Amino acid sequence: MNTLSAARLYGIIDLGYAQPENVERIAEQMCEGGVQILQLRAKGHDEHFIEELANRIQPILAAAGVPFIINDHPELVPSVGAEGAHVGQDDLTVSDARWRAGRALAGEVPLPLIGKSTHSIEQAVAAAEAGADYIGFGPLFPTPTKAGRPAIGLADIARVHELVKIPIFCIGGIKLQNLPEVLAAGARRVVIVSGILQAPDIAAYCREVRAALG
Ligand code: TZP
Ligand code: MG
Repeated sequence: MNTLSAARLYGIIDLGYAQPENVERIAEQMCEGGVQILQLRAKGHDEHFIEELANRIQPILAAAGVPFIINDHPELVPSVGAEGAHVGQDDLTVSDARWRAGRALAGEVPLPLIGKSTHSIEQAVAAAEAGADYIGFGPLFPTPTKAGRPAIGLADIARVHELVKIPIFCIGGIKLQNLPEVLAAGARRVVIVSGILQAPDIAAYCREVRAALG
């Protein structure tokens, strides 16, 4: 299994872009292209439906050694065999998410990974103090994937890396085209959603991003 600390490219299968019938193909292409951690994000869908999709994606990621993260539903982590869950600022706390995602038999499996969305340096510091395993930091640019959430720009990227020592995944409006300026601002890891899901060749796009990330 890839480790979180080595991960530079985080992909999300977001049902705002991906059709449910295509999730296996998309997961395979993302793994082939070198995505190192992958989240299922299915806003507005019920838990049974998300569990069913997650059960279809999980074996593909397990075979590729890519950690699987479930957005918003930490209680699905043990039932689908995912590695962790991701929660937003308006969702569960890190410790509550970890408790819900925790597997029953202590010591038999690794503890679940818990990620937190953050939109400022203050939130980033607080998430690390609360015990998050990683954070998303953004949106850097305005993005229809998170409509209504103001962009925070690039100015705080260097500072957040000085203050926060858990993995920081910059997110929001990042594409292959603007990746050089994001990296020049101090980003080391990125999440790309629509850029990957709307690419004509998902695996090729991911490979190019990985190459640019170094
Ligand atoms: N959180 C902050 S921005 C964002 C999320 C989930 C969406 C990023 O999507 P995209 O399409 O890469 O801008
Ligand atoms: Mg959420």
